[in-house]
Amino acid sequence: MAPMALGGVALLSACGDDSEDGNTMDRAVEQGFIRIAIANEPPYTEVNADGSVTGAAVEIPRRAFEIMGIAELQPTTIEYGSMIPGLQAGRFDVVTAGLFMTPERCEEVIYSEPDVCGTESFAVAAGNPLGLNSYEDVAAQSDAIVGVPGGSVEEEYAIEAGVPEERIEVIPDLRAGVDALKAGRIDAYGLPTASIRELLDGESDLEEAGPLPGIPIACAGAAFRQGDGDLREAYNQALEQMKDSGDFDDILLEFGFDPSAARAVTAEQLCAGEAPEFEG
Ligand code: 6CS
Repeated sequence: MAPMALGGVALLSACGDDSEDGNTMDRAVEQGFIRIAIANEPPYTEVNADGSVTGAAVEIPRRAFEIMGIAELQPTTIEYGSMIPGLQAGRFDVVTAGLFMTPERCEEVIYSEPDVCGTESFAVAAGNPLGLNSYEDVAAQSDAIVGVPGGSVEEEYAIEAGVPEERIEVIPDLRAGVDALKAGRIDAYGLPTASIRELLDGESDLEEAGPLPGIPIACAGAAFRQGDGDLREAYNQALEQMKDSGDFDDILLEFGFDPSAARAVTAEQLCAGEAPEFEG
């Protein structure tokens, strides 16, 4: 396993895991870029008009990979439900989209320590005419329809709350969600609170319902293939360096995230489903 500079200190990979396609970390360091999956959901991830990408879930790994000697990110924009299959198929090397840690996902991939954490909300029509303030409220109203990203934690929340499949509308992107709300095709659009607030900035016909009580504080981290334990370990060491230098907090605060929320919980706890619930 080739040694790797980490902040000027040669780092022998902590464990000899090799991804099925050879060693991802050695390849990324050698070629100078790493392939990332993102979603284009500000402030987590965003694709700018010039094709450049940003967002808290991109800028944290950008800095971490720089520390690891990997200067360039090569992004693929993809829906949440396709991220883990795409990672496992080798279409990209890491998911840096704000893909929240859940016990189910932690069975499929290995996560770094958390970076972005937050609550969940609905976007609803101004005045919240159906009084939708939880997924249980949607379930209880026989004509209420909730929109959620495909393969998302919000889709899981709706199912767990008892919303029938025919009243869960999979929404492909943010614009489609706003259009569906305004057209009355859905009555609530479920997303993280931070995404809702960015989405509704300047929208007069829509408003936020939330943060929704009783839902876990959701945290994401970088998600790697199970065979890339060495890459995950080196990434976590770079995160620690960023926490010491102030880069970690500076980047999260720039995008409106609370660094203390990520510092207060571990990937192990999140993968065990031990995230605290928002109390309202
Ligand atoms: O990880 C997820 O499922 C959720 N993460 C974000 C950043 N937005 C919605 C998505 O469903």
